[in-house]
Amino acid sequence: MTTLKVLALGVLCAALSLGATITVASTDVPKAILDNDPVGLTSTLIGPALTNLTDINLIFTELRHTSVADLHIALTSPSGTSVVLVKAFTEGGILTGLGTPDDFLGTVFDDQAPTNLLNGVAPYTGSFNINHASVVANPLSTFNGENASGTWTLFISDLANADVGTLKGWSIQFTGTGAEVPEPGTMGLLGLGLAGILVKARRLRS
Ligand SMILES: [Ca+2]
Ligand SMILES: [Ca+2]
Repeated sequence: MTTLKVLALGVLCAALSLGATITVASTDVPKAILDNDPVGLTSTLIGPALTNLTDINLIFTELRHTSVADLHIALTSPSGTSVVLVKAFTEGGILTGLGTPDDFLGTVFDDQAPTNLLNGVAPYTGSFNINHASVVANPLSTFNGENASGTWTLFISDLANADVGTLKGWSIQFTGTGAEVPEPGTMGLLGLGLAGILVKARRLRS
């Protein structure tokens, strides 16, 4: 394939924006997770310009806590949809009965992961689904179809005595479409431009 053809293909793919996966990290951390404090903490990040989400995964790059079973975790989208992802053991949540497992390190909450968090081992490095009777099924898929653009708010509270920790790093992996889809008129112009490039490529080759 000639360089010009590769270039033309690149232009076309960018124009169509067939879908993109973009990971955004929060920058307002670290934040202390206070002991047995239902007020909890919020941390935010700004979602990318994807107008139609098809999947999100929540990533705890580093959450240090001497009992992650104490944690109640919820996520709110820019359009105000709020979903409880994990309930604390004191609420009968997913890690109830597991004692005091330490930390989420490189922990990805992913509805499509084959392993349930309940079957993970601290510090839960890897991808886990968080399906449990205490929350809705496939909780992260609740956000599908929404616009990613704007402020996403993570809420964490500690709902049991003794163990405490710190949220040090988290991010969201957004997958969706609609970021760069141009107006029909623009598409026509891009098509003409592409045709021009291909004609030029043929001339150069012959
Ligand atoms: Ca997923
Ligand atoms: Ca605690």
